[in-house]
Amino acid sequence: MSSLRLVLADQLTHDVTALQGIDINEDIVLICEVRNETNYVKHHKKKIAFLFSAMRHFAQELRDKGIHVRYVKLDDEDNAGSFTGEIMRAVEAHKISRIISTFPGEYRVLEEMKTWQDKFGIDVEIRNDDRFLATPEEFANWANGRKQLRMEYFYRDMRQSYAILMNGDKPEGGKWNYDAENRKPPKEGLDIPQTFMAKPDDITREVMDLVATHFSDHFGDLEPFHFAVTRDQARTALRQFIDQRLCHFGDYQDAMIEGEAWMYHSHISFYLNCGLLTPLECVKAVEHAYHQGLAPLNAAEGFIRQIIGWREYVRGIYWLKMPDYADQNFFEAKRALPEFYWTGDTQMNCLRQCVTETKENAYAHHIQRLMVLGNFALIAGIDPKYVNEWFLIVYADAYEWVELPNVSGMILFADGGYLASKPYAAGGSYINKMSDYCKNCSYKVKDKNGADACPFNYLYWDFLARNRDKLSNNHRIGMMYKTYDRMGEDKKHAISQDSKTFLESLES
Ligand code: FAD
Ligand code: DLZ
Ligand code: SF4
Repeated sequence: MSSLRLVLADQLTHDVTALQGIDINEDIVLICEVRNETNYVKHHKKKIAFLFSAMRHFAQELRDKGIHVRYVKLDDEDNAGSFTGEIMRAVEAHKISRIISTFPGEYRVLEEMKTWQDKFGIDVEIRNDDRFLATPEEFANWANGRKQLRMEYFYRDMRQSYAILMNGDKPEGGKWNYDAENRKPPKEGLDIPQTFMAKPDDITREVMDLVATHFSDHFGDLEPFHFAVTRDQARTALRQFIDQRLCHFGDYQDAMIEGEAWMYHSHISFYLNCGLLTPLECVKAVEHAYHQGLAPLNAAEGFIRQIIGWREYVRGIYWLKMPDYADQNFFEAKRALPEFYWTGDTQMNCLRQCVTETKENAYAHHIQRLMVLGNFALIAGIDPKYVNEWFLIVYADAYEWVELPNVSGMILFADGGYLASKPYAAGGSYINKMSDYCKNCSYKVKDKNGADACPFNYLYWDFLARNRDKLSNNHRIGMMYKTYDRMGEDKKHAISQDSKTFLESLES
């Protein structure tokens, strides 16, 4: 009798727990391309092509090791269209005594997995996903009894537990966090190296044809396609980041430049999240580069904080708070998502740039997501369900465990401050300081009111005024109300009127 070992699109790691202890003479690995997953939200074309190509390459690598893989292609005649349907077909086709899977990345998939034991009358084993550094239970224990969760304290514990950038029990360099040194504005003449670009091979080309045929109505550009689709390629992408961009990653982590979609970021989230790279190997490689003198501490620490800090922290919150987390809407925001999030057709240059790059690359870097796309959604009062759907669709690294806490927790403050201590709301001056977008904008960033004024300026104050009862007690933002209260009635009226006119124009 065989075990059926299920490997999902985000579990493409050779020693993922579902494959540990495999009997290559008996067991069968199931990997399937299914409509339920491509369409429960209509993912970016590039994301589907990336995952299908990486899945097909991974299946080939397993076969090369002598493993029996049952690979179901999207256009296979009998494709059942869902994980459950494909498990059923596999159980009917082979003598299966047990189903083994790895803990999935999304709550709805876990709920689906939990039905299989009863449905098929076969033991189902759901193993911990040991690619993460903290299990959901460990995170829950850490969170237990704390009134407020803060990433910084979790991050310090992780540094200590895994002895990363530590000198005995002291943090390397004497400080835990070099965030203050991660905020240089962009300057002219930066020579930013290109991102890693793989040449599509036959497998990728075949998948691209499939995506062009079946997903033409999905958002985003399919071509040019240059993502890594194998572990070897992903390792090269990581190496290239460390050799060419890591040294400036810290300084320019928050900077945005028109036409520079990739900046000095690592561009490895796609590979980390689907399993081609593992978090610990990336962190160790960067720590090693720091010790070799290839990168300054603010770069190495900044990068490591994102992975063992933020990445693990948001996952912990996701599993701690689901399923209710998905329905949080602290500000009771009700506005529909403006059409320009899909088209890029807006006079606001910052948003036009970020949406256009998202459409082209299925990627935007953190500050574009947070301070442009996210900030606008927050201060314009867009309903979290539409914002979450958009972020889950458009990025090749998006899975609900990481997307939802970033959107509902970090940008929209929809959880009322569970994940973040204050909303990341900002007016145009922040975008002007950290980018060159305002130079080419139809709006004037220095103008606070009137038809030509930057909409971020009045929307910021209108957001604060609209949500006063919910925010004025927040000590990190409360002082802004003092500034607001000092404004004259005419000014307050102008803020409210400009916001009303602008927001109404979005609806038409
Ligand atoms: P780098 O800037 O080079 O950072 C290195 C790595 O750190 C990333 O690859 C990622 O694994 C990790 N990381 C950095 N910030 C975060 C964070 N806030 N949460 C979790 N991991 C982090 N990241 C996703 O992987 N998937 C998402 O769906 C996603 N949605 C986001 C939505 C919003 C609104 C915001 C503000 C952030 C989101 N992020 C998401 C986090 C972050 O923007 C991306 O991880 C990052 O932009 C990926 O690019 P990079 O690999 O070049 O990252
Ligand atoms: C995102 C995605 C897509 C587009 N397609 C598939 C697929 O065909 N097969 C698969 O195994 N997984 C896919 N995924 C990822 C899943 O939707 C889901 O997000 C993760 O498996 C996390 O549980
Ligand atoms: Fe964006 Fe305002 Fe700057 Fe225009 S002026 S790019 S809308 S921040």
